[in-house]
Amino acid sequence: MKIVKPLLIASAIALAAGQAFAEKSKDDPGFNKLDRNNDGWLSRSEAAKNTYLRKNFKAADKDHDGKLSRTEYLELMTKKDMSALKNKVTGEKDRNAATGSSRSK
Ligand SMILES: [Ca+2]
Ligand SMILES: [Ca+2]
Repeated sequence: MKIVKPLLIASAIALAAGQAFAEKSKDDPGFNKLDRNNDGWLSRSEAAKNTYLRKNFKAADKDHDGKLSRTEYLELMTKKDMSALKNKVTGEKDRNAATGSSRSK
């Protein structure tokens, strides 16, 4: 019955991915919407419309020019999606919450 587990994981990932994409469209207005003056860059004040971008602006601004290119933006949002996905699949949050009891194993 070894085949059962990978199948379960695969479907869990597919499910979580679906959820992550659904949430993405809700939380994230997208680069074009954020770029209000349509110059192809997100300034700090434009990025501030997205809470996650505001918090991670410095980390996302890889070349430190004080604005985010589309690539920098996409890299950050992909990272966000992947970590959200990982949390869902591995139950990261649940495990953190139950850290105290994990010692009894
Ligand atoms: Ca702009
Ligand atoms: Ca930049």
